[in-house]
Amino acid sequence: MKLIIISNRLPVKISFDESNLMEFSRSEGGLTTGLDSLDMDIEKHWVGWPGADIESDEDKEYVIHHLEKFKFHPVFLTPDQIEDYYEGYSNSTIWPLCHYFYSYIQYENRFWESYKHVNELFCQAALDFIEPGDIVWVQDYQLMLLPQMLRKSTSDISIGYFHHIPFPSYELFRVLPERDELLKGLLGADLIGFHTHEYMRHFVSAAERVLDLRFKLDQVVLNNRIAYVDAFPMGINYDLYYNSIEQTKVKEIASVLKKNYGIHKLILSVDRLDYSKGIIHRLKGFAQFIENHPEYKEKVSLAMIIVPSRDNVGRYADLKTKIDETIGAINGMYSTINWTPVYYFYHSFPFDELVAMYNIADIALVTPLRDGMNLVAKEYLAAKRDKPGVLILSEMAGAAIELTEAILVNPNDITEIENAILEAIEMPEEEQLRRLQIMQQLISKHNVNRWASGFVKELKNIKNKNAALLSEKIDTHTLQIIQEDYRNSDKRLFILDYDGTLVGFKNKPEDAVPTPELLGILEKLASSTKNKIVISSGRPKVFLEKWFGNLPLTLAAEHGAHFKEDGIWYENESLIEPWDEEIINIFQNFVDKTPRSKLEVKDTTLVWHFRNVDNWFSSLREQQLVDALIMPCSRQNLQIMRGNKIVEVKSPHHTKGSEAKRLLGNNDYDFILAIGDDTTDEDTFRELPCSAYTIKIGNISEIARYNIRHQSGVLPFLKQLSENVK
Ligand code: GDG
Repeated sequence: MKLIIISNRLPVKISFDESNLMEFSRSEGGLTTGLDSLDMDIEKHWVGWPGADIESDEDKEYVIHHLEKFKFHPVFLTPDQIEDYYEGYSNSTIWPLCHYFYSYIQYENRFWESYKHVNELFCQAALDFIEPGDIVWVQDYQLMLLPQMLRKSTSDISIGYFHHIPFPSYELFRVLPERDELLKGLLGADLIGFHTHEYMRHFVSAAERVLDLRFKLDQVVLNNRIAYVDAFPMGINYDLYYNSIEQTKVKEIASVLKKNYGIHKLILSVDRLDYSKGIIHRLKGFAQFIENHPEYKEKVSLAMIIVPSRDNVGRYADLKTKIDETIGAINGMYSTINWTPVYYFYHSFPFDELVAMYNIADIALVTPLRDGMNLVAKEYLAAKRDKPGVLILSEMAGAAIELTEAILVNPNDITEIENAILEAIEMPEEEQLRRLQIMQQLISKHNVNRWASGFVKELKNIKNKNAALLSEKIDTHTLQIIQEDYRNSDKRLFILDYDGTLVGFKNKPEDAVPTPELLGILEKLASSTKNKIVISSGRPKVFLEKWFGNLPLTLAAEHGAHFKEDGIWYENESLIEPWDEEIINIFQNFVDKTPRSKLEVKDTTLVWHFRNVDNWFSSLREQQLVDALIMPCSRQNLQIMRGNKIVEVKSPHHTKGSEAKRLLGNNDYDFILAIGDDTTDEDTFRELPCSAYTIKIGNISEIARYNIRHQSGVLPFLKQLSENVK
């Protein structure tokens, strides 16, 4: 078994020595550290773009060869692909969308085409060495189609996906022309992870509405497996930041920095150049603070580190100009011969300098307009070690959910930023330390190792859960076994559900008429004296009698409340009609306030159908209806059941399970076959002996032994059996 990480970039730096020869070194990001520390005896591989434009085949071979020692597998991309897939669809379409920058979203067909193509390239690169049993963990928004591509191309692997940026609300996500493809792409994974439960909730709602899926909180049944969604807030390598400051070299840097900048209170901000980071708002907040609190002039400075990023994308170049201008204006306006309000660094800092900077800063000002998590906030807290310091943090960063002892601000509100700076400057040291320690305790425990191992562990659990669930698909081999068993048996029982099994669902129940083909198959099966053929349905007896009254079948209506044996109908259950007025009124009220839903009144069952109602809305109404029914139904000793897009109220005395029990009676059948698509059919399956062939249509079932994926596969299957009839 191998663990294969797939991300846009490989954690590698390619540089050139004096003779222009390539040199390779691993670059240590949070993810690499987290994975390296995985407490698992597992071989780790990494697939990704090596970060350099490698043109000739000879150079590519050279790179492949040199990366082998790290178990890195490069995907080579052309400059055009980088422009359209990376800078284009990833960073000019998905990135602004996920960060709520609606008007920044660019739609270009070539971006999308390239995105698909590059996801395919990553898929191919991984397939070259993926083997059954492997665990694949796909990282981030550049590869949202990959989970599904991998699932289609190979079986018996576990696929995880982690989304490092926010997932927007459905109302925003729906604007994307490729929304279906992206969601389907992600749902190819067994486990989809987000930093917070908010993003997870947005994803679930988008998938339910766009793909018409129904989640049970964190999980959704997809054909032959369950896909799970969960929140895994990413942590940092806490010990690294906490301990680095004790190293002599870092201490020296810190003392130099302290001399240069520490004469004033120092506020620090560190970001990649990005409009989502709220840099302009932050600068305005700081300027307003100076303006409104002249007593702090010459006493507080802001050190702003901005790491160049994506400067080939137009928006980023514009932002850079705006930042330069704003800082210029602030410094121009407020600087004195003794004081520079804003120190501005537009380049990356070596790690040691960054940690030293974190350590000496009195305040970290982290105010993104949107941020998936924000690791800078956590790194600052760790690097403070035991020195006081205050974190001002945006409510819009994922980190705000965990870091509740920070001063939380709305980053759009300049005055809130101003007030937070004042509060931070004036916060007593004791209070600073109290808050710091609470947050340090949390982030030291929830570190990046725990994040990575938590995700992989969960992925493994899901694999086991899904394996336990998997009913066997009926293929030619199983069909042969069933047929042979059939031939060798003398007393056979068939229990067949009707809607969703023998016929597909129709908008109007009266339209789901049996086809001549179905009637022919049933007639043929029933023609053998060895066979007892039962249609076990929730339908009222009028329908079953109208459609099957002329065939020699056993019919069970309304889950067995009435049944027909040898041509005679029996009442298993005394009629409940007329229905209690209070209950009927509750149902009627829900029909009135839920367009497209309807009530079916049967002799022993009341059914509220909501197949045609919007998913989210019907979940709401379903829950409200069940809540409203609980008291009156318990007074009347009636049972409330949730089915496939229905809510039923019925007598608790009969179910398809009790009907199956009645059918089995004292008979010693040597061949039993039951087919159904609903949870009510699982009641049938449960009552049957282990030797019975229980077949679930559609989604997987914990109880059925076999599975037929689509209703359309049922008649061909029964037809093949009926051809054996003796
Ligand atoms: C994305 C999501 C999510 C920054 N400047 C320097 C430097 N850095 C390092 C920091 C930190 C990293 O870069 C930035 O991480 P963030 O989390 O703050 O932000 P993004 O780059 O936007 O990351 C984000 C993250 O993915 C993880 O899931 O938290 O929300 O947008 O580690 O230390 N490192 C050095 N010099 C610098 O000047 N050495």
